[in-house]
Amino acid sequence: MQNAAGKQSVSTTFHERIGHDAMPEKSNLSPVHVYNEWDPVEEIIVGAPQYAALPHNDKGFEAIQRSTKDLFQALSSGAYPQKIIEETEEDIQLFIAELQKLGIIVRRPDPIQHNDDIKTLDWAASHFFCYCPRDVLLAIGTTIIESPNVFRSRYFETFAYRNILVDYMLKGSKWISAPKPRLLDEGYNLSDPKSLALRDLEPVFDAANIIRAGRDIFYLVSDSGNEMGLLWLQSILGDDYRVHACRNLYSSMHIDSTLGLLRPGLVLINPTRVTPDNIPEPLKKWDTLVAPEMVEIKYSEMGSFSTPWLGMNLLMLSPTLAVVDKHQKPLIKLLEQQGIDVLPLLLRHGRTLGGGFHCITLDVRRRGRLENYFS
Ligand code: DAV
Repeated sequence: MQNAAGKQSVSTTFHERIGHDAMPEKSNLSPVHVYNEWDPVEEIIVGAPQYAALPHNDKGFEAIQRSTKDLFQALSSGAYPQKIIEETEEDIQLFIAELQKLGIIVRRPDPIQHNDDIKTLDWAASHFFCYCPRDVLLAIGTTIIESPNVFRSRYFETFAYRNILVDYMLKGSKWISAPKPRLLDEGYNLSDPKSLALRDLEPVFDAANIIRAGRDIFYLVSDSGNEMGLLWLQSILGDDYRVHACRNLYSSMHIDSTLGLLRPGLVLINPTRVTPDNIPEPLKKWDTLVAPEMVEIKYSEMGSFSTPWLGMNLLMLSPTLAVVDKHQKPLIKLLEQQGIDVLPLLLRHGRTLGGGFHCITLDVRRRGRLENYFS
C-alpha cells in the first residue's frame, strides 16, 4: 500500500512483514486494567504446574531458605512427582470452571520444558516452574511489569507468558521488564543472620512482594525484595502512586501470607507477623481482621515450600466474594461474618508447591479505576 505521497508507509511494510492477522486494531481499552486487590475481576491469568521442579544450584533459593529453615522443612531438589502435577492441574481446572461460571476470562501460560540449566554470563541454575504468575508479573494500572526475581531459577520464567504479554500489548496495554539483575553471589548474604539474605546491589524483587490499594502500593522489604527494588518501582510508577515500604513484618518470601486487602477499609492480618507497631502506617486507618490460626494441611515428602499461613493466601474476586482454601474453616467463618461470601476450593498440593489462590493467579483486569483509599 502507498500513502498520498506515493511512498510506501512504514506501518504498511510492518503489517506486510508480520502478517495482518498478527496486528489487530489497537483498542483503547487495555486488557490490563487493575488498581487494587478487590474490585470485580474480569480477566485473570492462572498458573500451570507442568514441568515444575525444585531448583538446585540456585543462590536465591538458598537465600530464601536461610531464615525459614524451620518453616520450609528440608526441601529436596528435582522434578515434582507427576501425581502432584496432575492432581494440581485437576484442582486448577475446577477453579477455572468456577471463574468461568462468573464470566471471568481465564488465560494460561505455556509451560516450558527445560532440558538443560538456565545460564547467564555469570552462573547456571536449574529451572523452577510457572505455577505462580503472581511472583514474576506485576499488573498495575494498564501496565504489566516483569519483575527482577530473587531466584536465579526464575530468570526466564516470564517466557511462559510471552504469548499473553504480546497479545495484551497489541491490544493496548503497556509491557515493561525491570532491569535484569545480575544476581551475582555477592548479592546474597548467606552468612550473617542479622541482615536480610538479599543485599542492595541492584533492584531485586518478586512481584508477590507487592499488593495494590489504588494510589497506595505496599512493598514488603524482605529476602525476596530489597530496598533498591522499591526505589526502582517508585521511579517507574511516578507521582500517581506512593510505594510504601513494609519493613520488619516478615523477612522471608512475599507479602500475601502476611497482609490481605479485602476491600476499602478492611485488611486481613497474620497476627504472628503483623502488630499494631509494625503495620504499615497508612493501614493504621483501616479496620484489621485478625486471621485465626491456620488449619495445617498435608504436604509431600519433598518438603513444604510454604508456611501454614499459606492458608490466608486468598483471592478476592470482588469486595464480597473470596476464593479461600476449603480447609480453612475458621477463616471462612470470619470472612462470612464480615459479609464476604466464600468460594471454598482446594489446591491439594498448595503447601508443597508453595502457592495458594493469590499466588497462582494474576488478576489483570478488574472493574473500577485509580482511587485514593487513604485520604
Ligand atoms: O508464609 O509461607 C508463602 C508465599 C506465598 N507467595 C509463607 C509464604
